[in-house]
Amino acid sequence: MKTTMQQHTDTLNGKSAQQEKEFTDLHNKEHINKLIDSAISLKASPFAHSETGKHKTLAMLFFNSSLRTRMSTQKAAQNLGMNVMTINLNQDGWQLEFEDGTTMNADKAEHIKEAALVISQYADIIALRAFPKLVSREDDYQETILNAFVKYATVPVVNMESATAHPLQALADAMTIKEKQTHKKPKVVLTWAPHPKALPQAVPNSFVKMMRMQAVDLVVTHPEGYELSPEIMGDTKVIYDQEEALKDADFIYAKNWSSFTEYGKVLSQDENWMITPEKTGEAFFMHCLPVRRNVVVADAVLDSKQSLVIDQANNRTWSAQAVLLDLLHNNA
Ligand code: SN0
Repeated sequence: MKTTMQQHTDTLNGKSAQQEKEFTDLHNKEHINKLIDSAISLKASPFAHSETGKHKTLAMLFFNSSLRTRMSTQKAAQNLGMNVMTINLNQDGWQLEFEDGTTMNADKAEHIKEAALVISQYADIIALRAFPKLVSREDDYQETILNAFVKYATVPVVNMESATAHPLQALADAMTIKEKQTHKKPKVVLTWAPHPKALPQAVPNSFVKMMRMQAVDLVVTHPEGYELSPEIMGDTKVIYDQEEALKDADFIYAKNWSSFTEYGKVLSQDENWMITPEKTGEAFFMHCLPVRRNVVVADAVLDSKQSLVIDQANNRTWSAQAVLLDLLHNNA
């Protein structure tokens, strides 16, 4: 909770101060690597900072379903001594208007301007999940909901998976790789996998961004038409032949995403892209979960010792805790 005076100072500090205090995406390699190290040490001593969040409140706002994100972020906050309030905004809140200057005479009952300011009085940190609609690429990549909260809230905002990014997942993924790697520069392959539904690009976007900040040999493989944003990919190697891409991989990260170029479309459901034991060989298998068994990946891989999916989910707690601790130290 902030006083009017503090809010005034924040406003005077302008956008740069605002950007520093959020955790909305992976911006700064040095900062991100500090968060990964902090997460690893919090895993070893979960209650080392159990007083830091005392009398502070985390408000978790969900526009979409969640299991790991909701439970691990709540646990992370509680390990820091914080109180937690959660609301499923689509079911329990008023329908929010995000556009400026509209006449609100239809279904939207409350404007983001009031909602964000009101929640900022109840909470010291706001965490938010808002998936893309997968209809218009321009709309989704504008991150309307996340940015509106950043703009109008007077407390730090944490991204719990937005339209185009899932940085908390990427932190846990990088931490998991760091824990399990057996040599200095592991080969990490992100492979597209089939799925019956159109899914966001948030997880692969953040995974690629994160891996480009790490000392790994990154290869991405997918059918033609599934190219990710050129801005996110940069000079990342793409090999369209999955078998060739997976050769000598240390870590195989499988994920479905819908097309970025033919935005939101399912262009292929080719089951030959499913991950099987023949493909994984000695490599570790990773996925953010939830995963469709025998569509994305075969039972035999998920049930093997090479699967890291449960470790990744565990590490969600420590990476969320590192982010919350950092925000508590710096801002709240
Ligand atoms: C989400 C996604 O971004 O792909 C969340 C992953 C952490 N996944 C899904 O929506 C899966 C839904 C399904 O029906 O399998």
